[in-house]
Amino acid sequence: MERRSFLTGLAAGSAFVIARPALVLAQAAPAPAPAAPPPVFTLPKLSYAYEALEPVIDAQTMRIHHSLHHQAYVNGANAAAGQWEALRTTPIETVLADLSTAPDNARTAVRNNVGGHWNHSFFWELMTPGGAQQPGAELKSAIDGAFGSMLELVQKVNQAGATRFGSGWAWLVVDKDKKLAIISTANQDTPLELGAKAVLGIDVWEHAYYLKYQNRRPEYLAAWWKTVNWDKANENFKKAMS
Ligand code: MN3
Repeated sequence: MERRSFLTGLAAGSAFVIARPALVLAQAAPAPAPAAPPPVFTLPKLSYAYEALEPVIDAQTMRIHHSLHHQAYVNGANAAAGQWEALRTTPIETVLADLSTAPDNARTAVRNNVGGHWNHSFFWELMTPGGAQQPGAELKSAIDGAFGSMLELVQKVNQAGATRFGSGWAWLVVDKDKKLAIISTANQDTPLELGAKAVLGIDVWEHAYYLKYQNRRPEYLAAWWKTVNWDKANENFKKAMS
């Protein structure tokens, strides 16, 4: 190769190398699209691993329930916030306490998805591996006063869950008159719209138990009490009574 053509080739090559970043910059030049507003609702992280509640609730059920079902409610709630701007700023418990404030075209989505998000966020915190085995003194004495004994409480909550037709929740609540009561709600309805405050709640949708218990909902309910986080229930009770 003659020296002259080598230099020519080098120059051409260099020019090409230099030209490329300029081309990349030119492509990046258009202003980015305005950022979407941050989501109003986000999936809460669990304070324990998916397998931590074994053998009562299996890891696969927990993974699907949290990362897919709860995430779907979060996505639906964010979509509803696109239809109803007030969802961005109104506290979630205020929204759920009076769904009549939601516009007609968003109310069902809010009930199902914001309700589902609230119910599940509550439920995850109410379970723990190796929690206290009994409620605190204050809650225990209120339970004894209202239902006779812990055994009666468990039986009545389980009964409420077992007889909820289709999908829903069984609850121990503090009602409007500051009395303990056992209720169940359909679908993702919350105790908030009844003016009640939840102490305990159990998800009785099939997605909560079917992989392990299939159609044996009462067996799931009976086992569930081994995972209950009584410390959280005590805290819920104190807040509800204050
Ligand atoms: Mn569920």
